Amino acid sequence: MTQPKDDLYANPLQDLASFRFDQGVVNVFPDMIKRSVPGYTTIISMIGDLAERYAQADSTCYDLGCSLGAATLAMRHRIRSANCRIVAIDNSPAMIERCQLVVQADSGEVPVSLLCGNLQELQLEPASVVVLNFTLQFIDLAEREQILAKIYRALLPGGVLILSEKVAFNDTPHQDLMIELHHNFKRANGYSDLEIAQKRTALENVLIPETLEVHRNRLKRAGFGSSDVWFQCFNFASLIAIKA
Ligand code: GEK
Repeated sequence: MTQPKDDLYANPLQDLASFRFDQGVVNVFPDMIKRSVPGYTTIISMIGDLAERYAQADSTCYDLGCSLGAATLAMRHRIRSANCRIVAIDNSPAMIERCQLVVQADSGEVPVSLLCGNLQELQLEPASVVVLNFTLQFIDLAEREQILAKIYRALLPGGVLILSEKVAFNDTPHQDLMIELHHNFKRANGYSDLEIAQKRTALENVLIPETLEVHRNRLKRAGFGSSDVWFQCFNFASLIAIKA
């Protein structure tokens, strides 16, 4: 099925509001994220791989900030352990409403519960796989540490957190290069300079990237003895953190 094209920033906007996950974004989301995030499709598919490897019997797998459930479905189709369930949460009502339809149309057998709310307020059951796929970057800096500590506490021994983020670099020339390469990626995917510039402005103070070092140190403070990058393309990276 062809997906509606993201043209939200194609025309000059007088009042460029901060980016929100509203109905307009939901309508074009699959196209938007694939054309904007280098490696997105690979990461989703590998989340399925990792879920197959790390899901434990009688445990819960979480998709925190699930959007339209791409990671949820990737896990659902790969989990082989008995009696697992998936809980997916997003705080955008429009996203969750559409995600319900996506999950209903899917034939996977692992039970999926969808929740609309802030992941900060979610009480976690004993978990074997937790996915934060490009979600933490939208959460207040001051709240990030508590979220990771909560995830660490909920994970069973041998459980895994998959944390994907847009990242920043301390070295200014390298930071500039990564931004330029990312913009080239977007241009090659059909976005105009105007679209790239307007989206960038809309995301200011909404998507707050941090360095990989900041992420790794925070994971360590949360309790994770081991964490490292398993995927990176330009300024988009995914880390895997395992509870010993
Ligand atoms: C994917 N993981 O396709 N609580 C719950 N949800 C939140 C919160 C919060 N506090 N803050 C933001 N969100 C998905 C892609 S998109 C990434 C994730 C992007 C939700 C927000 O509503 C949105 O749906 C999602 O996090 C981020 O694998 O668009 O770059």
